[in-house]
Amino acid sequence: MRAYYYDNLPGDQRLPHDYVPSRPVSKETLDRLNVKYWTIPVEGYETRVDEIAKERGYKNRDMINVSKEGLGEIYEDKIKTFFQEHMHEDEEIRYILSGSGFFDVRESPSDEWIRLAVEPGDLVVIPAGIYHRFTLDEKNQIKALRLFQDEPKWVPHNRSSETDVNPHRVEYLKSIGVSA
Ligand code: KMT
Ligand code: NI
Repeated sequence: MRAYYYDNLPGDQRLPHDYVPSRPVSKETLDRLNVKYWTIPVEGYETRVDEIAKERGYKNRDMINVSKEGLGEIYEDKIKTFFQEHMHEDEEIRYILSGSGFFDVRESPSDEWIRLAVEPGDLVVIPAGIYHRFTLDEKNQIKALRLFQDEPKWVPHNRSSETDVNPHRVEYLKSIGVSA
């Protein structure tokens, strides 16, 4: 998984939006933001993914195929919703099986976008309370395993003055040592 600052230039969300020269984001920065990731070869991924799921209490899972074929008539809608800046009250856990795409996460306190370019074998945990969004890249297809904790409460809450005071948002900022 490559991580770099998003250039914020207007234009197609599916393009890399890498600065020239690129501004890579270190593992330390992702650690500080509590964004976790593992690389697990897709061939025989079940054993290691099951292990992590057990350790972290991810009891349920399903598969999502984000593509025109996979989503059918809700495709355009979903693409728009995924790219609206939002947070969840639970972790968003994704293991990429095929295809690729970008998760953008907000760094605090800078409020800069960090782009995570995900590909097969990447397991990403986006913490509860962090602002983020997702887009396909130019290949227009990603298939991922979605893992959930006991009671999934990961409905998207679009960023607003209300989410700024959501207890999970406040707790997240506190956990990374940033004051709201
Ligand atoms: C989400 O909730 O944003 C998604 O599931 C995106 C597609 S999974 C790589
Ligand atoms: Ni989300």
